[in-house]
Amino acid sequence: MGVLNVTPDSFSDGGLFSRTDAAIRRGIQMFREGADIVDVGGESTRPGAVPVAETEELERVLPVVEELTKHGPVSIDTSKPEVARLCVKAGARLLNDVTGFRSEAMRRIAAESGVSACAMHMKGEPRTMQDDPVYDDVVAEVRDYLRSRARALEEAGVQSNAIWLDPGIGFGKTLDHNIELLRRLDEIVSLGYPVLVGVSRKSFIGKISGEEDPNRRLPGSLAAALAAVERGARIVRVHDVAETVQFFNVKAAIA
Ligand code: HH2
Repeated sequence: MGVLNVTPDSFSDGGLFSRTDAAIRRGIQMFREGADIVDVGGESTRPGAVPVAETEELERVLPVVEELTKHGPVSIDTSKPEVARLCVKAGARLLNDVTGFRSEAMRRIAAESGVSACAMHMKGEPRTMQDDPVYDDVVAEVRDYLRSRARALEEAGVQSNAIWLDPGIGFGKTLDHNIELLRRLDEIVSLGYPVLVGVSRKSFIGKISGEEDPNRRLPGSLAAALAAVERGARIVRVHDVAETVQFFNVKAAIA
C-alpha cells in the first residue's frame, strides 16, 4: 500500500503532494512502481496534528481519488463519514479509519457500500496520544480492541472477508510498545483477518537508529516491514514503494 498524503503537514512528506496535480502524479507513479493500492489521506494524524475541517479535507482528497481510481485500487484514509461516503462514490475500494470505526456512521457506510474496511488501534486521539501511553499488556489490549472492532463491523453488516486490522504502530505507543507489537504480531494475525502494518519512516525507527530525518529512515522501515511480514502481516503501508517492492521481490525469489 502506497502512502499519498495530500496535506501540508504530514510528518515525512507534508507539502510535497498538497497540490492536486502533484498528488495525482505521485499516485500514478506508485501504481507503476508496484503498489497494489494507494492510500489517499487529507488529514495528518501525526502526534500533535491539528484537526482539519470536512470541507477542507474533501477539497484535498476528492479530486485525487476521482482521478486515481482510473489507474488502480484506491483507499481513503479518513475518519469522517461524509469524506468516506463521497470517496466511495468516487470509486475508493477501501476505508482506512485510524479511529477503528468507532463511529456508527462510518460502519454503516462500510456496510452499505460493500467496500473493504481497515480498522486501526489508536489510544486516545492524535493531539494527545503520545502523552505517556500506559498498557498492562499492549499486545493483549490491542488484540482485544481489534477483535471488538471487527465484531462491530460484522454486526453492522460488513462481510468478514472485507475486514482488515492494524495495530496502529506509533499511535499512542512508546518505543517499547511498538517493538512488542511487532515482535508478537502473530497474536494479532491469529484473529484471522488480514493484518496491515504501517511502520514506514515512523519515529520509533528514528529512536532506534538515531536518524532524525524521516526521509532517511528507509533501511529501518524495510527491516520493520520484513519483521511484520515474517509474522504474518499481509499489507505494508509505505512511502517508498519502488524500494519496498524490490526488497520483497528479492526476498521472495530466495525464500
Ligand atoms: N499511519 C499513518 C496514517 N494512517 N493508517 C493505517 N491503517 N496504519 C498506519 O500505521 C497509519 C495510517 C501515519 O503516517 P503518515 O500517513 O505518513 O503521516 P501523517 O499521519 O502525518 O499524514
